[in-house]
Amino acid sequence: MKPPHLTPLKDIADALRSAQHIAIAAHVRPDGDAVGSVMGLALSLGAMGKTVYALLEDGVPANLAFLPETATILTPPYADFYLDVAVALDTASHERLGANTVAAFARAPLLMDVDHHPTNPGYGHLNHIDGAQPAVGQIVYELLRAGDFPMTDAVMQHLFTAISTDTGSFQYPSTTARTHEIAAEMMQAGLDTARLAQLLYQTYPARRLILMRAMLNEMTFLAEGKIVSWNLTQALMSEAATEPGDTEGLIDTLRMIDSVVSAVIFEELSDGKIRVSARSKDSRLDVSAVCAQFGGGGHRLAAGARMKGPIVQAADIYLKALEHEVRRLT
Ligand SMILES: [Mn+2]
Repeated sequence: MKPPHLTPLKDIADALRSAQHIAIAAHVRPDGDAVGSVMGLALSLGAMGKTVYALLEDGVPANLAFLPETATILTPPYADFYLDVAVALDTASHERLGANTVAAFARAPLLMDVDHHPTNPGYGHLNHIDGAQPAVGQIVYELLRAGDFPMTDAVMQHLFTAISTDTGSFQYPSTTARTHEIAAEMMQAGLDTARLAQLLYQTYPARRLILMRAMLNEMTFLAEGKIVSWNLTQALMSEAATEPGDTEGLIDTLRMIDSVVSAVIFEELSDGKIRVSARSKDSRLDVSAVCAQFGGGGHRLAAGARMKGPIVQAADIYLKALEHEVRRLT
């Protein structure tokens, strides 16, 4: 029998409390929710005197390096540390942790899988998969409250970043009343949210806007403007000297367009594979189902997949499948 997908957070907190050596990791190509959840939990457990290892297969993206203690995050090759518990956060499938992280996690006799991707099969011994939560940062906040774990300013900076970035600044429909309450609780506890918002959203390097300029020049429309897409090539990324994190959120600019129901960015990876990021603005359009046709997944309104190159061909195949779904809406 499969373990339950919604182990109470109190039980997860109890298991963490009785552990001493704990590794915490999130998915490859980490975003704000990945970094913020991992470091929020890691710094709280560290404040309790635990030995904590925060692992990120691809390291910290440049745009999030301002956050507290991100220099302590470990990247491969990992040392041969001893573990009681390994915690996977925001990672829809075990392999998405990255090969080195999966190998390091195998040393722990207990694996926890805490996530909000509904496609997560629950690959841990203890699983808490709650697709109704807008960010894993919100789940970690509730976990820390459930265990009465330390909620320091540094912990809150990370959890606020996780929640703010995964909700599109409290705008996506996944945002709940509780999300706002948590932000209010953090402000009441003294967190400077305006400073964080400025560092997250108003401190872009020029190269990011160079990418955005290219995107606005090159975006193409399909299905009477209901679909917008853009191909982000390796050539452009090297021309703009792109760093990891620069492309995060670019898709939100595409989805702002009034006629658009679905926005898609195809990104050429260094190994020649094509990374698909898709968004839906209509709850009837499930982009995770479209991505699942190509071995991907995610959330109903935000999903992704990896396809075989070349980029123009992958875009063509994906957009045909998407257009088919969009045309069924009317
Ligand atoms: Mn997330």
